[in-house]
Amino acid sequence: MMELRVVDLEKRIRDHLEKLGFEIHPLKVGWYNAVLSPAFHLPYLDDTLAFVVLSTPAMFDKAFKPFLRNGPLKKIRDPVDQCISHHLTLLRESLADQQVDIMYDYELLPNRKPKFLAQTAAHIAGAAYYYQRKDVQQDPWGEKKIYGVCIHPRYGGWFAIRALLLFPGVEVPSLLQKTPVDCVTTEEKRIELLEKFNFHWRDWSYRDITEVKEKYSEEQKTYFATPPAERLQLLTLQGGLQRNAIH
Ligand code: B12
Repeated sequence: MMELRVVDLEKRIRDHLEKLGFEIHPLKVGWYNAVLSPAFHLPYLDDTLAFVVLSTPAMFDKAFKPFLRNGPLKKIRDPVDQCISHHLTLLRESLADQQVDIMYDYELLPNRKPKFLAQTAAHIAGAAYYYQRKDVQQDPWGEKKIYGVCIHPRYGGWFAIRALLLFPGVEVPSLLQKTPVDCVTTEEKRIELLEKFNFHWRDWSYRDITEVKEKYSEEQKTYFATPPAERLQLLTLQGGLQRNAIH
C-alpha cells in the first residue's frame, strides 16, 4: 500500500516537472545524513522520502522564458530563482494531500551555512557524480582550497541543482539506492575537471569534460554570463521577452 503511494507520488511530481525541463531523483534522508558532518544533517527520520530537483538545459526555454512572458517579476530577487520557486510552489499546491518541505540551493541558515548541500544530495540520489579533491590520488594543489563539482551522465556540467523536496509524512524503508554514473574515470581527467571548475569556471570548459547530449544554448550562456544586476535589462532589450513592466 505504502509503496504504491510512493510510486504514484513520484509519477505526479515527474509529470509536473519534466515538461518544464527539470529532472527529479528520489533519496532517503538517512543516506544523505550518513556522509555529512553533523552540522549539515537534516532533522528528519532516516527513512524519510526526498527528491533532489535538477534543472536541465531545456529549463530555460520550457520554464524560464514563459515565466518571464507572464511576469511580473520582483526586482530584488534573481529571476531564475523566482521561476523555480514559482513552479515548485505550484507543485506543492497540486500535492495538497501531502506535507512537502522545500529547500532551495540558494537558501542559507541563520549560521550562514547552506540549508542543504546540493552536490552531496545529487550524488547520493544517483543523479550526478560528485567529484571531490579526495577522488584524486596524487593531488597537485598543496594548500589551495579546491571545491568539488558534479558531472551528469547526459548533460556533463550543463545543469544545476535547484532544490530538495522533503516528505516528512512518507517513509520509504525499501527504497533502493542508485550509484551515480562515474563518467570522469581517469586521474588526469579528474584533475583537469577540478582545475577547470576552480580556476576557469567562467570559460564553461568544465561543463564539457565529457561528451554531452545537450547543453545550454548561446542565448542561455549569454544570460548566465551577464552579471545578475544586468540580466533583466538584457532580457528586456532582447526581443521584448518582458510583457509586463518590472516593478
Ligand atoms: C557556497 C557556494 C559557493 C561558494 C563556495 C564554494 C564551496 N563549495 O564551498 C563560491 C562563491 C566560491 C562558489 C562558487 C561557484 N559555484 Co557554488 N555553490 C555554493 C553553495 C551555495 C554551497 C556550497 C557549500 O557551502 N558547501 C559546503 C562544503 C563544506 O561542502 P563540501 O565541500 O561538499 O563538503 C561536504 C562533502 O564533502 C560531504 N561528504 C563527505 N564525504 C562524502 C562522501 C560522498 C560520497 C559524498 C557525496 C559527500 C561527502 O561532507 C562535507 C560536509 O560535511 C552550492 C549550492 C548548495 N546549496 O549546495 C553552490 C554550488 C556548489 N555552486 C555551483 C557553481 C556552478 C559555482 C560556480 C561555477 C559559479 C556559478 N554559480 O556558476 C563557482 C565555481 C567555484 C569557483 N571557482 O569559485 C553549483 C555546482 C554544480 C555542480 N555541477 O556541481 C552549486 C551546486 C549550485 C547549483 N545550484 O547547482 N559557490
